[in-house]
Amino acid sequence: GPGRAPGVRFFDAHPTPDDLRAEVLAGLSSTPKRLPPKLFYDAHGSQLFDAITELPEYYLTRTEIAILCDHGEEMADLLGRGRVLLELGSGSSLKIRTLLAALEPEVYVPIDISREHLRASAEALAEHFPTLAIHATCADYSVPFELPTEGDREGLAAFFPGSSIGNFEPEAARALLTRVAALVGIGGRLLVGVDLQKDRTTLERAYDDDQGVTAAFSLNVLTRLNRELGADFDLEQFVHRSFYNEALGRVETHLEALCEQRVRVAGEPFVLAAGERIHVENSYKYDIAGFHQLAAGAGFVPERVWTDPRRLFSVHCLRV
Ligand code: AVJ
Repeated sequence: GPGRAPGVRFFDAHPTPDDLRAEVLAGLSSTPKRLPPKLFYDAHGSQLFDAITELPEYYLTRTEIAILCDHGEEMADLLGRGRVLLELGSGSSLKIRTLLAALEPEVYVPIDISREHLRASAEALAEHFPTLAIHATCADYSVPFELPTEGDREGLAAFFPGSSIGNFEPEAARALLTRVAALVGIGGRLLVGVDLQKDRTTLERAYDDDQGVTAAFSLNVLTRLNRELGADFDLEQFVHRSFYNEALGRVETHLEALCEQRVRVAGEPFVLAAGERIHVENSYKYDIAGFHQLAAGAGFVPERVWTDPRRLFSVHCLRV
């Protein structure tokens, strides 16, 4: 677009490791023990996540991409062309490729917590879209952060795909969407991917695949703590457990200790009983009315929703 230099500029809000130690120690000191799912996304974890998106059991990514491909022009009509376009949790920036030609953003701002993965993804995107201005921003979007791009502060477009909103408890999801509404400003739009409630079998397979990629993805968080916080988790003594908690409408993922464990993390001792679990992720599933209610609580007006023919997944356009 006019006025923005094409190519990649890199901005670093330094989301880690400054607060890694405190967050991990707090989570392991609570009952039940828990760790935040953002810790999955070190360089190796981001690669494992990309492998998950190609698993036969993990229907989410391919279904969302099909919805984006089928309705891209209409989405661009609603989001507005030539705007500043933010993406929360841009990962490999693959999904946005289906929309970039239609959206023609003034500048694309991919925001991700995984620094080197973000850098490589932004460079790869620039090869495919040589006229695009890309302001890659390494930040933790689950807490307030500053946008690097000066200029328009109203009527921005934001893209939040993958049902990552489902990784937040409903109250935290509402708080996050409220901050996104403030980021895009009056007249701004959010295009957000939300996985739909469905039968238990489909959900449980998606989060516990036959090849064990999802198990490796969640166990990688312990490898990361061993490396970055000098922890001594024995990876052989933990297993991945995930199940659909229907009453709460979420898939839960836990790491379960196979026997009593004594571990040190950042110099602090912790004991896990045999069978004790560390809760590492929730993936909330919504129905359309339920998500509309959440969005309204954050100050968004639901404008349009698209689903696939099997109603596995939804993509919502919301406006401020
Ligand atoms: C980060 C929301 C896309 O919760 O479905 C995939 C992460 N965890 N398999 C999800 C994940 C286990 C994923 N998202």
